[in-house]
Amino acid sequence: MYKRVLTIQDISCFGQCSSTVALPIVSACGIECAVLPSAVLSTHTGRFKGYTFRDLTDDLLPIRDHWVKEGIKFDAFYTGYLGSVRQVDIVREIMETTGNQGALRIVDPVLADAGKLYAGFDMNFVEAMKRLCAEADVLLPNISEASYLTGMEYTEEYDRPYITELCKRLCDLGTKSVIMTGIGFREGYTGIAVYENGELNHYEHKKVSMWCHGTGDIYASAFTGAKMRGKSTMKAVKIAADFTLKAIENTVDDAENHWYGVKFELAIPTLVKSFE
Ligand code: PXL
Repeated sequence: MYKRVLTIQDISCFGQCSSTVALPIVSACGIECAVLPSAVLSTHTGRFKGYTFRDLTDDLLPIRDHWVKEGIKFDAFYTGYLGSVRQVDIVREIMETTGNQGALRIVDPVLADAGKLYAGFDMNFVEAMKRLCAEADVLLPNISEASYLTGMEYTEEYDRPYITELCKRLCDLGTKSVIMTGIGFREGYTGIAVYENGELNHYEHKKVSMWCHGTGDIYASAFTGAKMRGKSTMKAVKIAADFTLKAIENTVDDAENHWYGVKFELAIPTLVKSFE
């Protein structure tokens, strides 16, 4: 069946993240993708200075009202970067009122990386994000976001029991399952921790030692597309991980020039083949 997803996150006009990666990647998976922009920025906020920021909070409910009048509904929601506390609560209301029966709620709680909140976010915003996490079917945090959301100490030296506890506490917030990216338990490898029904699974793949901006958005977009295409959670986890790894590999040789994002476009043919 042909499925329709609504992604709610910003448009960073330049920078290969958020809506500008969700739209092509979800579409490449064969899923219709509508966008609701939370804000328009000239670039993302990572390492760029002096970017413009147009908050679209006041546009969100009028857009939703028009969709309700037109009878437009969604089979899934994928939320990412949100621009204000008020916006987080509006997004909860939009999911409540525009979803088809059983619509899947995929929440990437975009807050932080490398243990630090992104520019412009504070603990009030973290508190608001917890309310959105409570309503998620699938939560896709990195370890920094998970530590802000649970209050557990951020560490780069962790083991399986620490990750299990982190996921358990995220589920205590209300989310049904957790898919945590960037989790490796041995040298040279990274992977994805998947926590469902009280059980931790891990998909491991080799680590490319390069920090890249936007890979969380690329991962979440491919996961959303694959899951909506009918793949099991573990299969979608693997498809998204292999795609993101390929996008990073395509960028490493040009990392100095291409520091603001990864060349995911060159990996799209491989992603499409996962559905043949
Ligand atoms: O990739 C997450 C993201 C999305 N949107 C904006 C951002 C970031 C991370 O920095 O700044 C505007």
